[in-house]
Amino acid sequence: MIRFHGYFRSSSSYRCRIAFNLKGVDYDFVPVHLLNDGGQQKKPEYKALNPQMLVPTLEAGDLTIGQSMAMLEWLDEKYPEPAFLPDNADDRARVRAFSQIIACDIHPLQNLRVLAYLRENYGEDQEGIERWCQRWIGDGLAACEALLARRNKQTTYCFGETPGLADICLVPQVFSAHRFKVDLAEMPLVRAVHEACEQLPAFADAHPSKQPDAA
Ligand SMILES: N[C@@H](CCC(=O)N[C@@H](CS)C(=O)NCC(=O)O)C(=O)O
Repeated sequence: MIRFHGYFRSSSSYRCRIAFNLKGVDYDFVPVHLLNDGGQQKKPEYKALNPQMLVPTLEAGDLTIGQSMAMLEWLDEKYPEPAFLPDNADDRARVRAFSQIIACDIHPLQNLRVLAYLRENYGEDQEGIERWCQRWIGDGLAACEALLARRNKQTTYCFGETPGLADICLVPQVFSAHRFKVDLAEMPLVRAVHEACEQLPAFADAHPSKQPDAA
C-alpha cells in the first residue's frame, strides 16, 4: 500500500491527490501540518523521510521520494491508464513545458518558507506578501494562458479531451491564485480549463477543503 504524506493546502500535495484519484489508486494518507508544532515537516522523523523537509512524500515498498512531479511520472508509469502524457514527443514536450512553468517557476516563489523569509528578513507585511504572490503567479499564469491560446485547436482540458499532467498542475495553481487574490479576468482559457476540471470528481474530491486534515 502507498503511504502519502501531505498537507491539505499544499499545491504539490493537491497535484498528487488529483493524480491518485484519476488513476483510481488507493493510498494511506499521513497528514503533515506545515504550521502546527512549529511545522511538522521539520521534525527529525519526517526529515529522515524527506531531507528537504517539504511535502509531499510518497512511500511505496522500497521507494521513498519527495518531489510531486517525480511522483506524478512514477504513478503514470506504474498505472498507465488513463495516461497523463500524450503519445507523441512534441505534444509531451508541450505538456511538460506548460506544467514546468507552474512547478518550477511559479510555485517555488509562493512557498511557505519563501514567504516566511520575506516576512522575517525583509519586513514584508500581509499586503506585501500578497503583492509578491500576485506578481509571480500572475506572470506565470499569463504565460500559461498564452500557451493555451496558441494551441492548434481549443480543447476542454489543457491539451486534449481528457485531463493530464498540465491540468493536474494548473488546478492547484489556480486555487493558490484565488487564495492570493490574483486577478484572472484576462485569462479566460485558464479559467475555462479550471472550471471543466472542477466538474470531474477526481479534481473536486482532491480540493483542499475536502481533505481530512483541512483546518
Ligand atoms: N518541488 C516540490 C515542492 C514541495 C513544496 O514546496 N512543498 C511545500 C508545500 S506546497 C512545503 O512543504 N512547504 C513547507 C515549508 O515551506 O516549510 C514538489 O513539487 O514536491
